Amino acid sequence: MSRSDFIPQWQLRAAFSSAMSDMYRAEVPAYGTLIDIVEHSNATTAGTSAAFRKLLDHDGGLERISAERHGAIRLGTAQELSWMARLFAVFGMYPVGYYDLGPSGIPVHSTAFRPITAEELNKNPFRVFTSLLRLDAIEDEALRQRAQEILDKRQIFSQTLRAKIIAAEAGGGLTQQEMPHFITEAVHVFRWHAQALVDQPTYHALHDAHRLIADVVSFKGPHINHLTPRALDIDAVQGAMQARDLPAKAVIEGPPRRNCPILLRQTSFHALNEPIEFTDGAHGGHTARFGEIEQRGIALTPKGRALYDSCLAEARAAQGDYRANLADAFARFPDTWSAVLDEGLGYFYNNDVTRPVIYEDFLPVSAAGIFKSNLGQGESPESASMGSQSVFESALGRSVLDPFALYAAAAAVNDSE
Ligand code: OOG
Ligand code: NI
Repeated sequence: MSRSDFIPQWQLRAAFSSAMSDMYRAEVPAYGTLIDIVEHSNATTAGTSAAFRKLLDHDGGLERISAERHGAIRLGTAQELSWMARLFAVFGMYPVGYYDLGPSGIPVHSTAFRPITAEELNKNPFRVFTSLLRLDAIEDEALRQRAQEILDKRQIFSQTLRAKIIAAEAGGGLTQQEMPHFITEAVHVFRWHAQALVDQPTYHALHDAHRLIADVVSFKGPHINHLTPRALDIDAVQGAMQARDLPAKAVIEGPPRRNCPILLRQTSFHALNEPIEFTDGAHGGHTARFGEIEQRGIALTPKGRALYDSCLAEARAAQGDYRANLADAFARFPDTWSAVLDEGLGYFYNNDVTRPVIYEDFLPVSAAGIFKSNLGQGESPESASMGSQSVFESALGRSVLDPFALYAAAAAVNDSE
């Protein structure tokens, strides 16, 4: 078989993302409402705001953004993570970055699977924030043992799908004929299971250790917990969400509103409480799935990122109104494209201030805020133990890619578009 018989990876990714979106829309009706709001808002903003429009022009345009989604999943074992990496690789999605959520009191560490070249990103940028549970966060030894046994026994990938992944790796791709069945089997991995894998007392014991542990260990598969559309103007969408009674959280994570958007701003609406049935026949409810929107700005250099981190830390340490503190702290961050370029804070294609490179990754503090707002009621501990990138990478079966290196490479590509 020659390479030309294979479907291009971006088309596989687009079909995968769209099938996930159809499934999530059927499972979580509020997601459909959110998509309608975002599409309407993006069409209006693209028509009215020249500054926001400019961010689109060199990164795939309105066509890219209307299909753009990221999802999130949480896995239980090294085996699950390494198979997931192999599945995503068939779609041209590779692990970028390492995120330790331990310092925020969440017992996971994570990476983002995504396309890695500007060309592939602009054709379809589907990404999945993927977390691995750190069972060492369970202090009770017997419970930790029990959780490990449950996870070791479960198989989240069907035999059929594993065989198809191996075949795709060996052959070097998927043909037109193979694609539909592969995607159906792949999407199946991420569906919701109303039937738990454990009895009710076990669920409660896991839940008492940490709500996130119950979410990972109690189910037959890694249900996709949100699927996020990209908004051009997140403040406009948040207002529209509130007007439609979607319970958006009050604070937008990330930097404040600016003329020249940087990195990533995100907000979510709260988790659904969904009915589940335990193996002992008892009934209960579980909160896992929620809605989220995001706005993306320019990718920052290490120097720009350090400045961002220091502004954010200053805002978080200050007393009083968070929004006002955020605006004050970020006054130190230049808000014209030419200053961002001159001071070496952000990436531009060919150092051209009309062509900012879009940020394609996530932010650990924002991700922690999203996790926390959606784990249901109650406090989570201020900090769990730290994760370790090398432990994560040995579970993954490879090392994660460095996001800064990818942005630098993208910016240096000398195209004359
Ligand atoms: C992942 C939360 C992180 C984001 O957009 O920062 C995330 C999760 O809740 O599993 O999706
Ligand atoms: Ni998210």
